[in-house]
Amino acid sequence: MNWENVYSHAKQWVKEAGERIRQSFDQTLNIETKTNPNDLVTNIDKETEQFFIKKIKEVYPSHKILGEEGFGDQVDSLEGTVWLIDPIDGTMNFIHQQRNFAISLGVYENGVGKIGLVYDVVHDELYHAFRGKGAFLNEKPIPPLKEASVSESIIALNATWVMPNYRIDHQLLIPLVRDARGTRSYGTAALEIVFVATGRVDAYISMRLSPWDYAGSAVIVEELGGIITNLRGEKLDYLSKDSLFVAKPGLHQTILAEYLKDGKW
Ligand code: 2AM
Ligand code: CA
Repeated sequence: MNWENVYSHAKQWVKEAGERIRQSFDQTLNIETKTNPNDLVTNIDKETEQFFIKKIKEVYPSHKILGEEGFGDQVDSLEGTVWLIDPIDGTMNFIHQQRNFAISLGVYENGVGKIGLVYDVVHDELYHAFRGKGAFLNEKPIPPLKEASVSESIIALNATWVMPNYRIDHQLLIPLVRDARGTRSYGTAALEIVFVATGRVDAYISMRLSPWDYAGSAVIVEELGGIITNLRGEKLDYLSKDSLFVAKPGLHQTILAEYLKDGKW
């Protein structure tokens, strides 16, 4: 397979999809809820996913597609070439703010991430990487990540996890929040992971994400030396929901060893 063609098609289609989303801002959104009242989907999420599926199937009929909104294939294994797509990551932001959301797209070959794209539609900023060939923000190469200490770090995480919640013991993350220089919460996993890639934040923690939330950004942050695992420090399997912990090199080991080791994540 000609991976350069796949890369250029992926970039072209993401830009086209972004343009369609920008044009949709004047329309009235059709908003529905999914697993809970705060888990949202709109007609634009669905139309964007269908746009990608049509394009991919036309040019690469043998490729499999795992899309958040379920219009792709039933994907039970990562054998062959698989596209993992989140048409809008940060749908709540898309609805409430018309910003702080992204299209996320990863192309994997036998479970290995080859191409990662995260498109910040409103800022027209495309983060992209091809494994082994560097990572870029639009045309500009992103420099490799440097190590950082906890006391000089900004950690991205949701406030939910440091107040009583049904998923984890909220006391566990308080020492990390206390010792870090600051915390941030952007409400879009794909952008929060590329913010680690660009050094705008130093680490990002989430309790439960799906493969399409991180498949694209994982390729980008790993290309720059960032480490992405679940909160137990294990590799992600890119097929099931899991917790997620991504950080600069060094910082990842330190936080795992000193702050996360006692948690039942
Ligand atoms: P989404 O916008 O594609 O649903 C919000 O903190 C981040 O978590 C977003 O990246 C959001 O992706 C993701 N997320 C994953 N599962 C979610 C859920 N059940 N409800 C809301 N956000 C979810
Ligand atoms: Ca989504």
